[in-house]
Parts: sequence; structure tokens; C-alpha cells
Amino acid sequence: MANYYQPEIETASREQILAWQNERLIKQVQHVWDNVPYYRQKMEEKGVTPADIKSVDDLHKLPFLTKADLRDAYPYGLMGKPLSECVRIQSTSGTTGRRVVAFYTQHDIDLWEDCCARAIVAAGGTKDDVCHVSYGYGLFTGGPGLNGGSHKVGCLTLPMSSGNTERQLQFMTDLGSTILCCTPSYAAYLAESIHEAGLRDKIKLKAGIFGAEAWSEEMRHDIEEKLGIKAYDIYGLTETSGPGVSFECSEQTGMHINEDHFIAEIIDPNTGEVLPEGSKGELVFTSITKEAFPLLRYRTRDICVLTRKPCSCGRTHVKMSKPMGRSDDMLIIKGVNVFPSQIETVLMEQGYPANYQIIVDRVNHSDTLEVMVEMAPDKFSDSLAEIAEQEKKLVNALKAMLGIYAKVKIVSPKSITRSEGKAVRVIDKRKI
Ligand code: DLL
Repeated sequence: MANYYQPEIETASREQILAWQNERLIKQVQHVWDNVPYYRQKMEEKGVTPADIKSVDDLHKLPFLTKADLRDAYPYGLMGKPLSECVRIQSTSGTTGRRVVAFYTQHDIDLWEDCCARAIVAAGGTKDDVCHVSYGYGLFTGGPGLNGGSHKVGCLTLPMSSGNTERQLQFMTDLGSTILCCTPSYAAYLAESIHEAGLRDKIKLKAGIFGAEAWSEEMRHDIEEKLGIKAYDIYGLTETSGPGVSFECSEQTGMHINEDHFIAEIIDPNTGEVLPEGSKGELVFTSITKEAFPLLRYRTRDICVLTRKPCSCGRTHVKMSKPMGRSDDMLIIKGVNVFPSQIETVLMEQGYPANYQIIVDRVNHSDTLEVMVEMAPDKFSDSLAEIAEQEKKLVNALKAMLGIYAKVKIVSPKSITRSEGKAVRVIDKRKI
């Protein structure tokens, strides 16, 4: 069994890491130039050729890729390998217009699972652990990623997926789960359910690996206390393969980025200028080992800070702070990506005016979404039963678009404040 702490990689000197990055970057740029016409054209427009990229210092010469590029190139335009060499796709939780489809060769899956295995080991996982994976399985990367990592570490893996809390608790107690992997909000919900069912003494959990959405230190402490575990953060995005791009170690002061696979930059989101270490800005990733979906300089929209301060765990890879927000308008509600524009589309399709407000809150550590919309003039009614019926119809339409429940409140015409400048559509009351 491989040792996924991989000290020769994870504690390598800065010089060694840079040597790997330089070599892999040069190879990757050539691979993309040869196989991804979409990006080659972007390079040509910028007057850059592979010959211009001799080391990480030249990275800034390459053009950025954005979510808009992913949409333009959907579904096959950014592939670096023929479909016959790909073995898997994963996708984001967004809907048609925004959906990101990422492709993987077997080699890509292996490297991705290595990254997840490192995260599990950093959380104290060994082959003697029982790893309870309650991230969603399917197109979402959470379940498959941690599942693969858990196999590599040699843990007994429980592919629970999310939901069916009663069954989660039964397996957790009967099989003695020791590591829980899920979104922090689901962990909080599970913690509450365990408490209510009086099962605290029957669980054997020691660690949790929680990510896919923003969560505060307060939430971490609360989960740690309720479950009697140490809670570790894990970060990633579908575009870069999924969870495991970075993960927390025992120091819990940021997440080590797997620099043998990803080069991280922080840029000014407005100008695109690369910022020095310690600056707050938008995180940009270049994947230097992925074959099928080799994104160069991908703008994540996540705002954070990088640090190279030595870490007590001995790992030398750069650390990123928890994302402090996003530079675009995407909301992450219960781990699901929600764009206000999707809500607007549903409202308008159902014949409602564009006078609405989206209220996001966090109640008992779980995200809530409420949509307030003004009554449509042609649907005007004084009957409470009829309004309730209209609200129910909207709840269903929103569920179909977003995949999650949104409470709907139809309010009287003209009761939502009009704005003179940009409309304030979203009120996010969560304290992150
Ligand atoms: O959320 C991958 C993942 C699965 C990460 C399981 C960790 C655990 P996407 O659905 O593509 O992928 O969403 C990616 O989620 O750009 C961040 O804004 C946000 N995000 C992911 N991890 C964290 C985290 C998965 N630890 C988007 N803290 C990213 C805050 C996170 N935000």
C-alpha cells in the first residue's frame, strides 16, 4: 500500500517543487497547444507560443480561461485527449446554461484520487479507518473523489452519498465510521440528529473532511464539539478535477495546495495583474498534470490569500486561506451552485415580474433560501388558498431548476423596494 503522506513530494524543497512545476508546465503548454485548438487560438491572439514559456516565471504571459470560455467551448472544446481515451465525466451542480463538464482519462482519475488520499491522510486517516462518504455521488465530484481517495488509503469505504439521515446514523453506529466526509452544513445537520437521537456515545468518529462550500470557524468549532472530532477543510472545483486541490493538515491554518499538480496564482480580479504572496485576490489555477481537461490559468472567482509560511506539519506546499467570497454572483447554497439569474429565469418563465428578492440565511448551520416575488398582475388574487397554490407551483419550478428547495413568498404588487442604481436582488444573511 502506497504511503499517501508521500513525504518526498509533500515536504519537498521549494527548489524541487519549482523544478517539477517548470518541467511539467512546459510539457503541458505544448500538450494544450497541440491538442486544444480553442486555447491555442487564445494564445495566438495574445502572440504567445510554447517557446515563450520556459518556466513558471513566464506563466503570466498565458491567457486566462474563465467560466465563460467553458460555456463557449461546451462540451468538447477544451478537451486535450480524444473521447476514446477518456473514462469519466463529472459536472457542476449548475444547470444547462452554466453547466461545466470535465473529462478524465484513467491517469487523471488516478492523480485526482491521490490528491484526495493525501487529504484523508492529513486528517489522520489510515487503512484501519472506516471512511463514511456522505458527499453526493454521481455528477458531483465530492462523492467519487473522496471515495477514490479513501480506497487508495485503504480505508473501509462507506459510499453513503447524501440524504437519508436515519440510514446514515445506522451505518455510522453499526459499522463504526471513524472519518466523515460531507459538506459542513450536512455535518452540522448530522451532528444535530446524532444529538437528538441520543447516539453521541455510540459513534466512533474522530475526524471530518468538510468542503464544497464556505464555512466559518464558528461552525467548525460547533461541529467539532458536537461530534467530538477534529474537522478539516478541503477545497476543489470541478474544473480542476474536484476536491483535493488543497486540504488542511493538523495545523488548520489554511489548505496546502498540491503544487506538484497545480500552480496557483493570486490576481487582481479587476485588472488581471498577478499579486504578490500575502495579497488578497482571485485564485487562478494551472493544472500541470491533467491530460483530458488541461486548464491553463483558470480563474476560479474564489477570493483568497496564499502563504508560504513554514507549517508545523512539515508540508512545504503553499497554503491558501479559506475562500473569503466570490468575485462573481454565484451563491453556494447547501453546497449547490445557484445563480440569481437562474431564479430570475424561473420567475419570468412563470409569468412573474422581475421584482423579486432572494434571501439566503443559515439556520441551525443549514442554508436556507427564500424567494420573495411580487404578485403577477394577471394572477392577482385575494384568496389565500389560491396564493398558496401559486407559491407551490413556483417552489416546484425552482426545485426543477436549482435542485434544492426554496421557500417562496408571493407579496403584494409594489411592495419590494425599487432601486435607483443596481438592484439589490440578493440578501445573504449568512455570517461567513
Ligand atoms: O465543490 C468540489 C468539492 C467537493 C470540494 C467536495 C470540496 C469537497 P464545484 O461544485 O465545482 O466543486 O464547486 C466549486 O465551491 O469554486 C468554491 O467557490 C466552492 N468551494 C469548494 N470547496 C470549498 C471550501 C466542488 N472548502 C466551488 N470552502 C469553488 C469554501 C469552497 N468554498
